[in-house]
Amino acid sequence: ATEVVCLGESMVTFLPSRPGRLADVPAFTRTIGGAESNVACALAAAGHRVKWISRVGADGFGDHLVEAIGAYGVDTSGVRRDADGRPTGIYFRTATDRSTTAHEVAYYRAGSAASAMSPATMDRGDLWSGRVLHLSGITAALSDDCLALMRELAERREGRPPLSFDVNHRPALWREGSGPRSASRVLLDLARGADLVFVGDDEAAHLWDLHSPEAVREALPEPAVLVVKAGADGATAFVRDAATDTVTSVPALGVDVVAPVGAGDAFAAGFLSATLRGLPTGARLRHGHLTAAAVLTDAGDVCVPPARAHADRLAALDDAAWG
Ligand code: KDG
Repeated sequence: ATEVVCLGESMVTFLPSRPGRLADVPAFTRTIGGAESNVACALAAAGHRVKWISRVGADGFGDHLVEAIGAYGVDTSGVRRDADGRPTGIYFRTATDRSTTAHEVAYYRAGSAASAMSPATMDRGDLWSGRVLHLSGITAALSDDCLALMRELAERREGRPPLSFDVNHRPALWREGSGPRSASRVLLDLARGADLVFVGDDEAAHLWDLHSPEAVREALPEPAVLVVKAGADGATAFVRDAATDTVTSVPALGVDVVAPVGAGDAFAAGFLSATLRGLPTGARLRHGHLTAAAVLTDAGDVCVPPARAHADRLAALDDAAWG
């Protein structure tokens, strides 16, 4: 049976041949990206049964996504081809050099096949067929139909499998402003409907003006598990058990970052994997950091994490090794 279902848009991703401004990059290498399929790939590579649900164009890039994501061991049978000529989304990004982690992103995804995902066309049985459904805030920004689908999936309903939600604020996809359709409002509402939430402290500060993990927990008491990530500093998990919250913080591994993109997805995959295996909170956070470290030290958005037995040995190192 499927353990995790991941829903979201994936894109053929073009990585630059060298750092610098997008305008100056002479060549790009084709690979894959997409927050939710990044999670799916890392989970599948870690030995879990995972299904990725999405739409791609009836084009060569759609073939590439399905084949490359399938090659990680992800079940792609829930991916639909667009019959109306909508293309597969693509995106280009710059690489950072050691002086900065800032990077430019150029999306070509407006009107993509995935942006046509809607409540009218998605198979609910398929979406809820796993032990967990994993979503991210990116999908809410793709189109009105995608937003409607996200809102429906994040409704609290008796008996629904747990919903995992990564806030994943992508400013380039949102028209900023206030009101019910603002990123702040939409992403907070979606997070409130989830059972497990991942959010970066930078996102919480920018979206909600919240400046500590405790402040985020106060604003977001609904999810049984809330993970606030502080980048290179580590992450804090609030886990509610029989009405009491336990708070666990684990520092991140100090790695030489090659490219930060995808680290959050990898963290979510490591945390989810350890959760599915019934490991305690501290170990969940460590597996999140270990999986993130693998992606941070790789140029792409997704990579194969350390094998399970290897990750378990690293996660079991004593506190001194974990800083
Ligand atoms: O988290 C990494 C993703 O942002 C990247 O793989 C591309 O899905 C993507 C997006 O929408 O930016």
